[in-house]
Amino acid sequence: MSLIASDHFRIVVGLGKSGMSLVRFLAQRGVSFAVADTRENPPELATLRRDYPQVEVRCGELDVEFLCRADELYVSPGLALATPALQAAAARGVKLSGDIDLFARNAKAPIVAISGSNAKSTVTTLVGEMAVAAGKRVAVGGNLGTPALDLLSDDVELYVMELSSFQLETTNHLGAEVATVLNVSEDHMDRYSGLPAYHLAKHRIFRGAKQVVVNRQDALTRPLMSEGQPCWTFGLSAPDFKAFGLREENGEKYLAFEFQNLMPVRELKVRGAHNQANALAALALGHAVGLPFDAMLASLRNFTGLEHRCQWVRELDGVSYYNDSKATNVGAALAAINGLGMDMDGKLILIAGGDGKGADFSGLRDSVAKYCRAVVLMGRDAGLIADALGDAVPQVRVGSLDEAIAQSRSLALPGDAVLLSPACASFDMFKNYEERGQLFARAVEVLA
Ligand code: UMA
Ligand code: ADP
Repeated sequence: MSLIASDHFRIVVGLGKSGMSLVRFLAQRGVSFAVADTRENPPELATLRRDYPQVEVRCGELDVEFLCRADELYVSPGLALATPALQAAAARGVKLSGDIDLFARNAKAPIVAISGSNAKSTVTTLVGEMAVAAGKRVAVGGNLGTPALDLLSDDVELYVMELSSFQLETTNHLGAEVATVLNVSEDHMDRYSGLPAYHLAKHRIFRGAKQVVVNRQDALTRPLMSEGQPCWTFGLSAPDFKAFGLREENGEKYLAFEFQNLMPVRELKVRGAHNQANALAALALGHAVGLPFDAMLASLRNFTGLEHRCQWVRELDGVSYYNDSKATNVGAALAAINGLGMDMDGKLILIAGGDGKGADFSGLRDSVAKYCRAVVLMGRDAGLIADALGDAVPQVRVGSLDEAIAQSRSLALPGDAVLLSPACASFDMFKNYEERGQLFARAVEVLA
């Protein structure tokens, strides 16, 4: 039985991946619905017309009268709830919801729910791999790629979901078995009025959670909890009760749980303190849903990291090249600069810039001064980064990625590393961060 009333009328707003998954879900259950999208030619329009020709679709500017025909709107993550037409419909009593709400109402297996400004994809993938190693039938997705509703199946024993603040805006009740916000730093400031609004959206992940996982080193990740609600913590300090952390013994650093050392940090294939934090977060989440340590540790030992996240590309003339194109905000770039910087004898040549999404770049200054030899700036907001960095280190402005690589190469000395970690989205110059990362890696690979 589907937990959705069939006598009501719904409108799916947005016809991208999430919208199309909603269409399939509602059509399979015989619910009457229509579709709207602000774009004249949304990506899934042809598929909808082919597979569901009877469904009414309105493209272009949202029509409030049309939206008000629905009892409930399922709004895609790409559209802010603050959109005036959506607010006008809500003021007239139309309920606003999204695909994650519907997923949560229909999922029969426990949900591990993962949000945060950075490391969501890495930790979600890790927990998914840990569950596979533990022999669980696991479904992994959400913001990571496969829309939540496409994962629903009676066979699934565990859902591991990456959830963005955009998806959480429309999530009224999740009821996860365990939920976490891994870290909070400024992102998407072109969509939110400020950090408080962004933080509020992220913390909706804790609604109805049975257990929570908190980052001890980031107070903004701590939810309001009910008394007795199990809370596990992770952080780079030595762990205490119900805690995962690092412990040093006889010159060896270990991933540890409470007073038990689990494995030496040097057995991790991924580099940097941020990746040690990610491993600890994944252990805490897996432990909360009963995954055994031996399976979780085997997954950690095998994990080589995701593409475009601080990924080593090659070494040339004694200089290493790293692709961290997924660093689309200041927090992620800082993790790479500090993580690599503190681990090497040489210095970094940082390639940064792009669409800054309204961010304040001044947080980069101290780490850049400490670990970088120079910065090479490109893209729309290069000037904003240049102003924020001031005279911290020499700066070079370039017009293309190829020029950025050539300049970086000439600035680097043996023992240095060239790091593409833009602290910005890519849309001003590239299709997406993947394209930016691939072009970087390819250009670096062919350097003679
Ligand atoms: N859009 C319109 N008009 C509409 C609806 C959407 O202009 O009526 C625009 C949005 O502003 C956006 C684009 O279309 O620029 C895509 O929006 P969408 O809601 O149609 O996106 P989907 O194709 O459904 O993909 C979404 C997530 N995208 C966003 O949140 C923007 C995907 O995350 C996610 O993988 C997918 O659902 C499945 O769950 C991508 C992402 O960029 C990777 N996420 C952001 C991030 O990680 O920073 C949050
Ligand atoms: P998300 O899905 O939240 O964007 P990813 O795992 O894709 O997270 O990583 C995004 C960026 O954040 C990458 O540049 C990565 O190197 C960086 N990163 C990974 N772990 C952390 C962390 N714990 N803190 C800050 N940045 C991180």
